[in-house]
Amino acid sequence: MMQFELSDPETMQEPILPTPIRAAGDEREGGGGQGGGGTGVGVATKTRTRTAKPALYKVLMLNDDYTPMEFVVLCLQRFFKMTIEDATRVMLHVHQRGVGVCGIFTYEVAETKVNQVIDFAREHQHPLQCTMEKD
Ligand code: TYC
Repeated sequence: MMQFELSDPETMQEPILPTPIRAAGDEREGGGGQGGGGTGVGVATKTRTRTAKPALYKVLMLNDDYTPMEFVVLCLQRFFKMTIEDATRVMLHVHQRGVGVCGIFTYEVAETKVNQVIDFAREHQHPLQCTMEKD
């Protein structure tokens, strides 16, 4: 009996029971199978591939003593599409607590946003740092 490994999220596949196909007018009950009398009866198999949910990553903004508050708010608006109200709230949270979540994304999106923030800050000579961690 074939065993199907369902635990690997990359290759997760669910076997679906073979569905016998009969030609129109064929009333026979399988019986002979492949080795039988050459009935022309076929067996169709279907495999449904399930797409695993991607791993998610939090993008974190870190506090420092030098980056202007307005610049952090601008980053949150520009790269995380926050309203000025949400951006101000997150910036103040980071200012007071040391770290805060900007958003949760797939790996490549999170990595891109981290790099955008760091590059933009460096262009403006601010030490603002951003990082990511698995959710
Ligand atoms: N602590 C900074 C200041 O007082 C403001 C700041 C907030 C900096 C959030 C970074 O991620 C940050 N100017």
